[in-house]
Amino acid sequence: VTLTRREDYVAPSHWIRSVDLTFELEPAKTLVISRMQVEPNADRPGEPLRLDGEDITLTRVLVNGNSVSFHFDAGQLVLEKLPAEPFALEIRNTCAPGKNTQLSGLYTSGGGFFTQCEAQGFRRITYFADRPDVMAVFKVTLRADAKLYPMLLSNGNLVESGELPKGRHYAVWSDPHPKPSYLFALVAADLVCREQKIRTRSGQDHTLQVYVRAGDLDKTEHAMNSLIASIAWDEARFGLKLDLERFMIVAVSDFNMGAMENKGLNIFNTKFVLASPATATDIDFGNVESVVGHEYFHNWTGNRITCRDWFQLSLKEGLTVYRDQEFSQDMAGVASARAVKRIEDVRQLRQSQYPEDAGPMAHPVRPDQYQAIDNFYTATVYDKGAEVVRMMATLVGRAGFRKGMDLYFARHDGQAVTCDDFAQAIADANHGSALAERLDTFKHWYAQAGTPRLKAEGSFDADTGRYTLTLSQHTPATPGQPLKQPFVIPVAMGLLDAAGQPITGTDRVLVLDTASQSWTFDGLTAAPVPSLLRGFSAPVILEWDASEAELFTLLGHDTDAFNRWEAGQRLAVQRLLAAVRQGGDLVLDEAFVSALRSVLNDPALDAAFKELVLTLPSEGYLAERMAEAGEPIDPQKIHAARESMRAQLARSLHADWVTAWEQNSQTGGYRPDPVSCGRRALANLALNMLVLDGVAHGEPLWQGKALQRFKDAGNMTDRLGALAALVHGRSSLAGAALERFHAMFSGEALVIDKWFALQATAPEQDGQVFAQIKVLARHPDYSLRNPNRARSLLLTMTQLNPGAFHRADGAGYAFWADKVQEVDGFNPQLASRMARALDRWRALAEPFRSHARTAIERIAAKTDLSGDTREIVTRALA
Ligand code: DPP
Ligand code: ZN
Repeated sequence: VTLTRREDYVAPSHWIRSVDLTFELEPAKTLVISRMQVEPNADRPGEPLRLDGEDITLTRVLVNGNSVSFHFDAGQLVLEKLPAEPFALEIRNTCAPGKNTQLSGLYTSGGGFFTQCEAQGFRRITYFADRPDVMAVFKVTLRADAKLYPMLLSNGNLVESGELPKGRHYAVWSDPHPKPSYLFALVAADLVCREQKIRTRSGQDHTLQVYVRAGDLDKTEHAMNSLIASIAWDEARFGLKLDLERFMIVAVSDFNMGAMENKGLNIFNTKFVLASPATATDIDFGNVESVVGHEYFHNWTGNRITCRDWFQLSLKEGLTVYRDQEFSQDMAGVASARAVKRIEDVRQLRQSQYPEDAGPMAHPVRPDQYQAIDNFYTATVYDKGAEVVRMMATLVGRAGFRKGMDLYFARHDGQAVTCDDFAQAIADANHGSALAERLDTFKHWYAQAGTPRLKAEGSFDADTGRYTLTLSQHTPATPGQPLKQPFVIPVAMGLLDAAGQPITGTDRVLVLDTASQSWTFDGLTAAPVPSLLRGFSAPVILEWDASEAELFTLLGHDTDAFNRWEAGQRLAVQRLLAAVRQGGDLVLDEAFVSALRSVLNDPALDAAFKELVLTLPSEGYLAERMAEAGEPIDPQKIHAARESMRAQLARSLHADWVTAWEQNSQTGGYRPDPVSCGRRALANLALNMLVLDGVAHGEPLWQGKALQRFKDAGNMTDRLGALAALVHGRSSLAGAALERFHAMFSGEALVIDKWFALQATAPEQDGQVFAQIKVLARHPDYSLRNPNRARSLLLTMTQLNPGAFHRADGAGYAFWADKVQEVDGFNPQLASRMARALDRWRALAEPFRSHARTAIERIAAKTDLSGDTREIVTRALA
């Protein structure tokens, strides 16, 4: 196993300025001819040229047309005694796309050819300097059977195409923009396309295309609309224009990632392209919009300016996630809908990134080392990276951030750069700003892992009318980083009076950049209620000993929607953890119930916001709160406490749930706008609670209504919501409904994924859900080979269903270990994702902890384990 270190970076010995690739495409053996123009790097004269290659067969190497000697070293092809002047290098090799089960490089899926090159897939196609700082102009010739592969696509513009003997045909593509190899793509398949021509604000004409399999054309309208909206948004918000005549999106059903931003030829997991009201939920529609936006935005933040090395991954990913989050908020429109999106993003961050930052895989946003770079496409690099960009935007202001982005492009367009370059540009465009004044300290966000604890203490002096707020920070040790320097933490805040009214003149952004600091507020007549970290202005854990009264005030009145929601979550967490500590019994108090009732019945609040407030913190989130408090996690006690609270809320708010259902269950013709989505979400939550309560009390009314809704639903959100109510409520009507759903959608792979996932998320009771998951793993429709299908059952269980996964007998872990081993045999990237499920095993209570260790050790004992999975289990056991 070799470790790659950030500090070992050296510039390449040679630049590859252009590549002319020819592919004779055949599943069993594809011939690749690569003709490169190579230029020695003047800073490193006389060095050998080392080219990466993996699982490919070399047949010929020519330098300026002559054979040369070469050897292999550590998997690389090494060429020595090369000309000191620019030279032509030709390489011929073969690869076997039909046998490429890793889905990295060139592979087949559904009878077509597709590629995935980020991060290091190009070396599985041909020998190359497969590193992002080597940027070349690509010309690509594809030759293939004309009947089987009527569409031949690659990056850039189509310059030539035609027939060949023996039923074959060809196409030549030319991409004028120099790019690193990870942005190369080709597709050869039987696809159809939705096409639209657009003229942008600046008067440029473009052709937009979405390619899918023949039966899926009716599911492409939303992706096309999202692409058009993305193009308009980037031009309006950041002045960034589409630089290509043609922009293509291709959907493929076997894909390890969500999507890939290859220059001009984005390749997408079908899950993030295909959406029709009948087959996709509101959440799917939102995901399509955000992923289409994300990949499109990469065209500037990622492709035009790329990463110098893979340690800088967050340069493009953190920034592009920030951009896609802003895009989705702008698309949502009004402030209340923006706040809903923000709450969802924060919930996601805390659900996935916080545990990562507290476990064995904790790493900085800009990591210092890796064994397998594929393991660092993480919530930290993406989602925490986005928060780091957002904090910069907060510190320089919206206009200042735009100026910073302008400077970043002016300086670095066409280059491969670092996170430092980005931060420097934002700061340099904003002299005298809160960022520029403390840039070095701010950059600790790139260098240090771990989630900072932000402690807040307020004191009020009645004699002077002065309120003093003291903020202090502390970040726990993470692997390899025992001691931490202070971070720059922007804390958006304001004060409320006891009645919950905002106190004029107290809204501000405090910037904590030392271990501890105090701020004072004068002229107050009574102790205020502080509203801290509004909008979640920094990715920290706020340790604030709020009284119940303060939290009720915030929940009922704060002007900041995020903190209203957060206060409700805190009230729920306190009750749930108290119950866990006391052995499970939970009796809900009227104060809490009536506060939730007020939210549910408040005509001034959006349904979407109500649904978020009324949704209890997840079991995973509760587990992390316990771990933060230094208490061993008992997933079963957490599950029991949360189920008990859900049952009580179902009962005590029964009449309110009925009202919520009646007011929100009819949304008319399907439109995925925020208001309709919010109403459907609240109606589904209400139905879920009503069925839960009905089953608990032997009342059939709402079970019958849910079944009727399931049958009559006019869209997938309503249909799946009703089905979930029956399945998750354990209604006796669930089994038949599940069968019917499966029969209705047997030809729709993405819907069958939902069918598996729904059953894998059912609240566990007496081991029945886990037993059912094991049965489903043997279902004829189940397969580990297709990543979406594999994830639908396994990752869904390990990530979203702790009650089923964490069993006192360890059977959940043993089942998981078997599957990780099996998947590792053919798809290491997918296996190493699955292997992360027990990252937090050391924080578990017994007997879970010992069983978990045994299961991880069992995976580690597999001698031929892939490097990807090996890195995960080694770190877990370290
Ligand atoms: N395709 C992945 C993404 O867009 C990796 N770049 O984030
Ligand atoms: Zn990305």
